[in-house]
Amino acid sequence: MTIVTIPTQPFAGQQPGTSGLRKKVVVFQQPHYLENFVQALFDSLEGAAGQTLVLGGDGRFHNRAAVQTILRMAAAKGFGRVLVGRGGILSTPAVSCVIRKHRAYGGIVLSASHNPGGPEGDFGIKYNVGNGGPAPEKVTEAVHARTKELRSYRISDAAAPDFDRPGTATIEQTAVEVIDPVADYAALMREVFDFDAIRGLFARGFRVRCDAMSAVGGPYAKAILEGELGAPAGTVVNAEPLPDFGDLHPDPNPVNAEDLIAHMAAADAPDFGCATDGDADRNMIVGRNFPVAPSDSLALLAAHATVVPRYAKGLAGIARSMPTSTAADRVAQALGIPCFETPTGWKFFGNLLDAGRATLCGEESYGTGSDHVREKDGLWAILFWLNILAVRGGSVESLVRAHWAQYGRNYYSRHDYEAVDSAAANALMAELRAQLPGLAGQRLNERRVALADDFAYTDPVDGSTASRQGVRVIFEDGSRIVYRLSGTGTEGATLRVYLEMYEADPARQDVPTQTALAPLITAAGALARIEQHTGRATPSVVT
Ligand code: G16
Repeated sequence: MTIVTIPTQPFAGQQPGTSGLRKKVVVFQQPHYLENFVQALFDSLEGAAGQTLVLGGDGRFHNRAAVQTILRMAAAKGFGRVLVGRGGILSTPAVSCVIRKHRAYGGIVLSASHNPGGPEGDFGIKYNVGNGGPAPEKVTEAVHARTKELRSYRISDAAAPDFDRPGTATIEQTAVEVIDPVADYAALMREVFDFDAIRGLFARGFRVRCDAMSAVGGPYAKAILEGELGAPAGTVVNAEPLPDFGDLHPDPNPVNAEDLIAHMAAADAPDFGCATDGDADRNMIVGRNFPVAPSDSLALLAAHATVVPRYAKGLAGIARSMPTSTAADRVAQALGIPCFETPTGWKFFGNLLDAGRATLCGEESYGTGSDHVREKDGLWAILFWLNILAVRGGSVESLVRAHWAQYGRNYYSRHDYEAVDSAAANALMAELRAQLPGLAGQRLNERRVALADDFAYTDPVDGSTASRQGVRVIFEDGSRIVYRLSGTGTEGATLRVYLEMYEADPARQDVPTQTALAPLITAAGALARIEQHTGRATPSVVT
């Protein structure tokens, strides 16, 4: 067994986006493509020799081939130990948990998250640092810079050890330890939540439908909900991770999880519906015929957090991404704690969590999490809701309506224009940015603009900055329109338009969301000239 040096050429475009490098599977299947990126990553890690690396993915097509390659390259890099999930499986929150628990140097997650899988679908790779969270921008930028100059990579010529059975093998000087993907994560959930209370809920006949969307959340949800908490067998559906996700689109929102929405609208609907995404870091919560907006979910979890043992003493602060609604800000204000507004991307929460300034974090894109790990966490959010319901009683809908009655309702929607021509999308954003200086004070469809800017962020912990993070137009009544281009798509550009309007009066909190937001939707289309730029009269996905 020797470590060999393979000559290679740089690939253009190996730039990590909002969450790692995501490309079509066929792009990753090109000879040397994955190897180049992994070598660029390894070259950017100082002091990794002899340390522990965590490795796993969401089981999508190409996962196993990538695990084999990375094990052989980790051996060449000289890692002391690689902890790999059995079968190459680890959810994103589980990777974060394992890194922290075993004090690993870092971890590699093989996932394109909620993007479709299979040979025609997407693949992805992201790196998490020693705190368990996504690599900060200074790391991802260094990796990208290195990809542009790479001329060779190093790999063991030995076959990768079997990772389908528990045990430890050696490749070169590196120990490869195959771990149970669920055990450490399940132990952490036991510490965070009141499992007895949730068991009591199930013992009282509370019915749950948890849709794992044939992705990696299945084994975790089955082990914890059915195995530990006493939910009946069959509570978790689509529970087996499949390389093509069974042709489902593992993006838990009312559009892609329409089967769950239909079950929750049926006459004999369960009490509680939930879904997780490709790598199980996202969640959707649905009551009987009542989908919960992710921004509302964050606010509600914050308002009830003290029923959960881990948060019994209260929260240090809340953090939300800029496009996420301001519902959580109202709870933070009532609790007398800070609410931080960060750019889109979980990596921006890391410093706030590490510094103990934020306890709960959330995003409009169906992501919620806390300081228990450094990733968003789908099953954690589901257990949080169950813990609240077990202690407070009532239904999902009654909890949300009581929340709105107390804090007001932030009507919220996101309109996505997917696979738009990139040049057209960039032109639209450039035109919007050019209008910003003159917008304040203008009326747009009955509302007066109070502030219009391109969101910039200075991290309050380390002073690092991020600019051009989305155009926001804020009106005098607090309503907002936000425009951004997605950083996770793999085809052309995706324009995201985020719409928010506040309604304090409970008598007016039951209007259909798109109706309530109609004037803002019209204003958003006109201001950005969306149809003229993109050729699209309507969005491709509305959530
Ligand atoms: C990732 C990031 C999230 C972000 C989401 C959408 O989630 O971790 O912070 O909100 O993408 O990003 P964008 O609007 O740029 O497409 P995931 O679940 O895809 O890893």
